[in-house]
Amino acid sequence: MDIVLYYAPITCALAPYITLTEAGAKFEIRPLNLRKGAHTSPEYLKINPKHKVPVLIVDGKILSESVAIQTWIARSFPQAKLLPADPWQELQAISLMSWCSGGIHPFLARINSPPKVCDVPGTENSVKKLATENLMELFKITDDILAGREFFFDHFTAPDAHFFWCQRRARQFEIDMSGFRNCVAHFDRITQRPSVQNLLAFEKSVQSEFAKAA
Ligand SMILES: N[C@@H](CCC(=O)N[C@@H](CS)C(=O)NCC(=O)O)C(=O)O
Repeated sequence: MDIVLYYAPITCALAPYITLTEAGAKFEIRPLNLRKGAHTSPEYLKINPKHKVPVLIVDGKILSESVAIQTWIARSFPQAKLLPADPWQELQAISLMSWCSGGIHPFLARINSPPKVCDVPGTENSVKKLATENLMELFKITDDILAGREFFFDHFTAPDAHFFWCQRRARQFEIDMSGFRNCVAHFDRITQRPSVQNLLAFEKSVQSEFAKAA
């Protein structure tokens, strides 16, 4: 199987990178320099007209959207148990990832680029403040889900990688996570995993390549 992951540092493409690594998959990574607009090049728009990462290409077939990609990885490498075996629990895992992607991520995106959702002059801080307030509610819900648990299920699964990215991005925006002890413990635990250490080293190397090319 020929697997290619289109990826960019910092972005939610970190989640499938971690999941592919946990799966023991052999995959090629094609890093995109978003700052240089690589995601809006005519070549990339042919691959993903939504101009977003991640994209997975499997034997020439294109798959976009993190939840679908994460689910494909888990189903294609069943021995890695990246989704729960029980069908209802599997759906709960997909529900969690959909929430990361469709519930949490949009508020992170607003903080990243307020003018994309409101171009009224002088509203940038207000957009960020409202997004942060929403995130605090969402992280409280996640904190309750994680109470007394090491992972979302009884072992590491794809939603753990997905939520790791959400929390990492929030921290990069200096959102105070200290009130969410279970989220903090989850973040520290996931960060220790060899797959994540591998990812962080890779991210650094890509960032320094991009800096040289700037
Ligand atoms: N719903 C998509 C969202 C992907 C997404 O927003 N990716 C961002 C990076 S975190 C991106 O590529 N942004 C570039 C752009 O919007 O032009 C998913 O979950 O895969």
